[in-house]
Amino acid sequence: MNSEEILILKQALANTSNIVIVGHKNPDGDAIGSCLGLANFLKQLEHQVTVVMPNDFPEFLKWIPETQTIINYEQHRDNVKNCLSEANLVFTLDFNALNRTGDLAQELMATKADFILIDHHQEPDDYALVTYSDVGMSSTSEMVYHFIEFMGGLNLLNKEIATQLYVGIMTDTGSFRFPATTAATHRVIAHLIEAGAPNSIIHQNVYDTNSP
Ligand SMILES: [Mn+2]
Repeated sequence: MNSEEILILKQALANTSNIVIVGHKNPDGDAIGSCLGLANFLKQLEHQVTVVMPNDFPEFLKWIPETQTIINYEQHRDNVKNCLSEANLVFTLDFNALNRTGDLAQELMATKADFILIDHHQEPDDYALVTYSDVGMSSTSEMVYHFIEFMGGLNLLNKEIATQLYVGIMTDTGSFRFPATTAATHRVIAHLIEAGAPNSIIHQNVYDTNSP
């Protein structure tokens, strides 16, 4: 993000009480981790935050802290509709077009809230007030770390955020094997471990106890 975008974001957040954060349909570790990590950070800034997923997600991700706060649109359509009608700001994470949310897209198109897009996929659609797009990033979770950094909030990293973002980066990089894994990715990971992410246990929880 450039300094102008950071300023727009800070102003948008200053004028916002209700925030909804949305991941893509069939959410994976990066969608869940990035949305929950961002939500935890924004809640510490005294915002009212709701995380919505278009549908359910796999059992091997359900141990992640704060997954019980996620609202499943398929099961709670009216609840999600209400949240979106009260929202001033909607963050869309880990996807590049609203139709990646399935049926939820129609509700997103109806909201009057401004959108903030954070994503690492190619060619994002142009629907957001701020589009934070970087195809060189390993994961949206790595981008959420940098988003928190841009907002001057790294002092608010806690064990939960560290764990959530670690899961997202780990799963989207195939445990740090894929080419998008950079030295910068490892610096972020190092900081997440320092902030309390139980790295070895996270690998066990995702890969050893259940098959993804
Ligand atoms: Mn991703």
